[in-house]
Parts: sequence; structure tokens; C-alpha cells
Amino acid sequence: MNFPNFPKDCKSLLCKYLTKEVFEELKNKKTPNGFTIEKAINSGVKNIDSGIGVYAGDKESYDVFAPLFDPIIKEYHGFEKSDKHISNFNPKDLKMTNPDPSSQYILSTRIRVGRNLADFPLGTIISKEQRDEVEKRVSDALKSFDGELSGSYYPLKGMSKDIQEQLIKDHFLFKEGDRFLEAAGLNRDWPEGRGIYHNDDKTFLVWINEEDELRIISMQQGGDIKEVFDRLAKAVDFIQNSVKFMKSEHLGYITSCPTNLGTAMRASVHIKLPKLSRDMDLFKKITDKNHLQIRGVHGEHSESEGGIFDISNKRRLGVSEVDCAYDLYNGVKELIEVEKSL
Ligand code: ADP
Ligand code: ILO
Repeated sequence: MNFPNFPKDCKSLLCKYLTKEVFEELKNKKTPNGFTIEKAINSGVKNIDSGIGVYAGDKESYDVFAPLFDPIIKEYHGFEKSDKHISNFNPKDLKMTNPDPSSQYILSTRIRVGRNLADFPLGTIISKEQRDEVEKRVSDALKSFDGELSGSYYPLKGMSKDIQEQLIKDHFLFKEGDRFLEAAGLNRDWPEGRGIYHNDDKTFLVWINEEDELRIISMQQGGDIKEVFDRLAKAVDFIQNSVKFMKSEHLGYITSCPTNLGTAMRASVHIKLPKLSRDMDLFKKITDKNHLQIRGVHGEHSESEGGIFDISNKRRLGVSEVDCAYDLYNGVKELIEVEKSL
């Protein structure tokens, strides 16, 4: 592979940090699972509008290709090579009330964590057989849930298009054909090995074999961040009794995209801010200050609809799970106060 040519206006972290020198240093390297720099950068090379543009193939990718991953991790999370990642997923340390008790602004709250299994490569290079094995191990582990979290596993293969589309529209299921994931190798053998587990109320869900091997999700209507967090903490604790997650002391939970390392947590609200969103500079100033990201209402790379935005924590590494939830809480409180004052 030759050094890729990025257009002048390319804004991805890939094109910022993949210098000719870094490329020369990495171009002949391989991880024990055979992951190469060509595979790591393919998504950002094919999708020049990427924000980040790189994916990992296994835990070792983050060491073997550190000259590219390290500066990206530093810029995205503000996390230095010498920093330590410390986890705290203890609900007792999250003390907060609902920031919008009358549900005037917050429509729904969702918190997810990404996880991958310790004994397999990441989805970018996993084989079909390994992916099927992940699906089996995880869906078996989920069978032992009882009470509020008990539910059923629905494989994507064989699901009717109507049900699939409705689940996507209602924000419960991952979309199909994402071009960023496609170029990263994450859509190979689709829909084999993929599926969704959920309880009856769809307040607890697990996506299997999308961008990460597991996305564990807690969500509900309204703005009770703590209730959503507590449910997720309980579920994650339970799942990790049956399956071993991929983890490193330095980077926390290992995920295929470097933006998800550490806690792999994205805590978000769908929030209606019709007045503030008329002044996007002010809106961005508040979200930047509170380490928050703005997404559209159908997830990343989607547009907002009707003044409703998806607001979530941006940092996930070098901060704890409790910190991620506080980033969302503090930012949302400020956004609501400003919306009220306008
Ligand atoms: P991720 O799984 O990485 O968090 P996405 O941005 O693709 O990624 O979102 C996945 C789905 O979750 C989308 O359908 C999105 O609309 C939905 N979603 C995210 N946050 C919320 C929320 N607070 N309430 C309801 N749905 C949400
Ligand atoms: N590869 C995409 C997405 C990056 C961050 N988001 C996720 C879902 N990992 C990009 O570089 O824009």
C-alpha cells in the first residue's frame, strides 16, 4: 500500500496524524492476528468525511500502531500515555436527581457500554466461525437474566424487514449498511452472527456483533440518568460473571474504535432545545465546556429533527463511568437553564 492522499479539506484525526514518517514506520507491521495499518486506516481512507477514521483489530493494535493511535487518543480523550485509567461503576457514587423532573426538555435517556470478549479478535478481523461463537456465548449468558432484565434474543438473520425497520426507527436497533463500519470490515457476513436481546419494556438491550461484540444498553423515557445508570451497572456486573471482557490496564475496556476506549460508555439524552439551537455557537460553547458531543436524533452522522438533539459525554478514557454520567448531568442542567432563560 502507498501513502494515501487525503484532500486538503480533510478534517479526520487520521489525516492529521498519519504523516509520511508514521506511515513508513508502520507499513510493514502486523499484530499476532494479522492486523495491518492498511486495515486500520481503510475506513478513514474510503470515507474522507470521517471524524476519526481508524479502527483496531485486536488489543495488540493499540501497541503495534501506537505512533498513530496514541496522538488520536490524546486529542479525542485528552488522555496522555502516562495517564492511568481508573474505573468506578458504583451506583452508590452517583448521587443526582432527575435534571428535568417534569419532562419538559428531556425525551429519553440512554447509557451504553461497548465490550469485546478477551478470547477473540475484534469485529474488524473476526472470522465468521469466531463471530458465531461470540453470538452463542453471549446469548447463552443472557438467558440467565431474571426479573426486570429478563428477555429474549432476536437474531438479525430471519428477522422480518418490518420489525427490523421499526426497531431502528424507535432507536432500539443498530442501522444496516453503515459505510464507516463497512470499510472497517465490521459488516462482513451480514447479518450472520448479529442480533439484539431485549427485555419486554425495551429498557435493557444488548446488541451482539455490531461495531463491538457487545453493546450493553439501558434506556427509558424521561431524564432519570441515575435510574438508567443503576440498571446498566447491575446488568454489566451480571454479564461479566459469565464472559471475560477484553481489557488493558492502560486503556481500560478495549474497543474497535479508539473513541470508545476506557469506560466505553456513552451516556446520552434526547433533548428538545428549540431556542438554544437557533444559536449554534452558544450551544456548542456550552457542550464543549461540559465535554459533551452533539449528535442528530438518529445517532452519529445523522441530522437533528424538530429541535431535538442527542447530547452525550465525549470523554470515555481517563474518566470513570460515574464521571461520564456526571459530565452528561452537569451539561444537561446548564443547557436547560440557558434554554429557560432565552
Ligand atoms: P451508539 O450506540 O454508539 O451510542 P448511535 O449514535 O448510532 O450510537 O446511536 C444508536 C441508537 O441509539 C440510535 O438509534 C440513536 O437515536 C439511539 N439513541 C441514542 N441516544 C438516545 C437517547 N437518549 N434516547 C433514545 N435513543 C437514543
Ligand atoms: N469512524 C467514524 C466514527 C467514529 C466514532 N464513532 C463511533 C461510532 N465509533 C468516524 O471516524 O467518523
